[in-house]
Amino acid sequence: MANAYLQGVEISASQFLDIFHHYDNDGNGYIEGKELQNFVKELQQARKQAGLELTEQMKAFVEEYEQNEDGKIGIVELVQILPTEENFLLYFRQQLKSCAEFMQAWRNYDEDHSGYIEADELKNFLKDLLRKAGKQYEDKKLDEYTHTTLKIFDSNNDGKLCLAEMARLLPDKENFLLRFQGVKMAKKEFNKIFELYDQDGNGYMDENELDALLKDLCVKNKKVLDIGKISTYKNAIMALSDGGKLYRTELALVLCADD
Ligand SMILES: [Ca+2]
Ligand SMILES: [Ca+2]
Ligand SMILES: [Ca+2]
Ligand SMILES: [Ca+2]
Repeated sequence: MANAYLQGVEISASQFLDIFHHYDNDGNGYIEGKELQNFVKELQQARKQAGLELTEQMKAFVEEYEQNEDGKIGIVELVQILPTEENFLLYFRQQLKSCAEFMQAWRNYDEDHSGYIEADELKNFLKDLLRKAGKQYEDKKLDEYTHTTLKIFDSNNDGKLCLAEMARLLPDKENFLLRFQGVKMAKKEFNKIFELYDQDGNGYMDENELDALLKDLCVKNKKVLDIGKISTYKNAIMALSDGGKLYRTELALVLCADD
């Protein structure tokens, strides 16, 4: 079914989603390796069967693939390749260019500070994105976009988005949150660390306290974190803060494992 969708002149959002899931066989959020090989092959076949040329985007992608077969694509890259009818996902990419912008947006739209973006908050987010992109939309469409976005990114199917799930919107090189997945700690350890590095004990971390913590984390986790990127990490994490006050709940989003 999914490969038949590739024949479409225009692919709907739900078909797009089926395509992504079909080729991301192991469900890790990327089409890579053998998966990517299948995708490229079947894309070319499908266009041929439908009597369609590859689009410019597809050609560019296939060329790049032929030069570097180790590539991988995430969902936002796939939106850029396929003629998706409603490529509203691109609006996220346009508005959220850096991890700091992403964190800032996260802070704004998680209105109830639950640490998750629930459906109603996501809807507000999309509404603003569409407005900024100058797009007209009907309320019904907005519901559909919300539903689709939730389906795309809600990997653990709990009906809401956590920071790491939504961070898949970011380009890979900006997405240091994925790296922090590798240093996440249990709640107990996290609390201990928070108290240790909140040196003046005022209940929040300021930039200097966070800096000290990040340095130690980088030294301890050389394989996943890059000590040369501390200021990038810090700027992005501080974007979650309340005017320079980084409270436990917000830091927990980055460092604390759910259970
Ligand atoms: Ca995969
Ligand atoms: Ca929320
Ligand atoms: Ca979720
Ligand atoms: Ca402090």
